Amino acid sequence: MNAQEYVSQFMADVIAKNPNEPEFHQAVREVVESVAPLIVENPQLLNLKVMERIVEPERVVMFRVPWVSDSGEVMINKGYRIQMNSAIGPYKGGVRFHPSVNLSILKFLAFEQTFKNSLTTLPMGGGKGGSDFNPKGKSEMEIMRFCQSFITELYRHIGPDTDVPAGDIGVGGREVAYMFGQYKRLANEFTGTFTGKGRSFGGSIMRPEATGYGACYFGQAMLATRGESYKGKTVAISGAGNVAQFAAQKATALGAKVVTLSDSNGFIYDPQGINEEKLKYVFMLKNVQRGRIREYVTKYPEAQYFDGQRPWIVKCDIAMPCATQNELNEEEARTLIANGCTCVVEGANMPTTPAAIAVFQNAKILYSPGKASNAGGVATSGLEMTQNSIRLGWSKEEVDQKLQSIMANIHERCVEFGTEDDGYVNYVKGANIAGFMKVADAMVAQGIV
Ligand code: NDP
Ligand code: 2IT
Repeated sequence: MNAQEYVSQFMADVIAKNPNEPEFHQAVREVVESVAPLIVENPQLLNLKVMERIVEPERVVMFRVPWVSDSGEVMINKGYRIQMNSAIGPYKGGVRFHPSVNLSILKFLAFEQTFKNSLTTLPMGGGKGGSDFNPKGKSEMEIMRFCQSFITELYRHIGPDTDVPAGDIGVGGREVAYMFGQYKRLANEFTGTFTGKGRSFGGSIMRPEATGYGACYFGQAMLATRGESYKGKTVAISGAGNVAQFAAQKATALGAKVVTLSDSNGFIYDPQGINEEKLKYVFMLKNVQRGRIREYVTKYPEAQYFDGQRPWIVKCDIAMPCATQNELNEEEARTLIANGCTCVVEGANMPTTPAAIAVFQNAKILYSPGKASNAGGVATSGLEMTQNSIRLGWSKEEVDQKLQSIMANIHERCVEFGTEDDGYVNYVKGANIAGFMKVADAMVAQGIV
């Protein structure tokens, strides 16, 4: 069987066994396409059905999350935790609260997480969880009651050596703190079962910054392969949440001009650049007032708001999608290239559609998949787990230095396994192969489990 036949047969099986899960199929196909040449030449991987086992979650927990609104109405949401793979460590990955959350989205995220966590070199398996709960417009007390109810069921399935959740879309420091509080109460233990905790109760310094900063460190390493850097570059960023905010801050600190931010309603374009002072306002608007990005133009009238549009129509050198999956399509990829963009660094998970990835790769521009460039978040979660285990806290300098060396190492691994005959670095291939090899090795060693 050649690699192409393996991919076709494998995907037909995955689709038949997991119907109506398009995001999961998309994520699996990308990895299988990268690793198939390796698998068909390695009878052990083939016969032990390593990839067939990787796509089957070790466990999926689905549960009811009942809660009571401020007006006294009984509300019911769906809760999930996908415990995807524990070959190299306890399940590890974020929790997403968004109305779009379903099994397909969480399985794609848990699948991606398995390879991402492997790339960090830290001992973390893959997991992801969440709910179709919509945090928008909910009161502080509603958020707290929801988080508590979510954990009242989930607490029995997680633990510091079993499964360690963290944040993702709709889940930040506030939600992690409420979940941790309820977990601690039910489990009667103070352990590092969550990461992204507050600094006063075991959270790592730099964890909030880590995903966005890490993405910029990765972008710097990619640009350095062509003798370039962020300095003097124009950067378009999507999203206005945790990842987007800190990507904007680091890109600015590295000497770039960030001209866009967005949310699901539209984007803002500030041709003068969203500098440190303007970013401070964005932090307050999004994290304290929990407002919408369009309010930026009231405060800074030199900027423009584009309702219902995404930032990829703006002229930029570097694009950093930091909002959500499939937020950058083929047409937008062509527009970016036509406008001179030469580097795309994913802060979000799977933000670029497969057709758009092909456009970037065919044009031979720098393009990194999220599982490589956004791994700084979970890597720093891994550092938080270590600090919790040794009951010590490291300084900002120590954590930042470790984060930088982890991102540099992931970049090196991508170059090692992704460099093609003409010298072009296929970061998708590199990240998938490097991430897969460690997980596969551990699975082979541990037998048929
Ligand atoms: P936040 O909830 O802090 O921010 C999400 C941002 O993306 C918001 O601006 C939100 O806008 C926008 N967004 C969400 N869903 C959509 C949608 N369907 N269409 C358009 N815009 C949308 O989340 P994070 O910043 O933490 O996460 C962003 C991305 O980064 C996700 O893909 C996540 O999986 C990934 N990621 C996060 C990590 C972390 O440490 N937090 C680590 C690695 C990856 P709106 O307010 O309108 O919903
Ligand atoms: O997608 C991701 O890597 C995250 N949301 C962070 C996971 C974590 O455990 O820190």
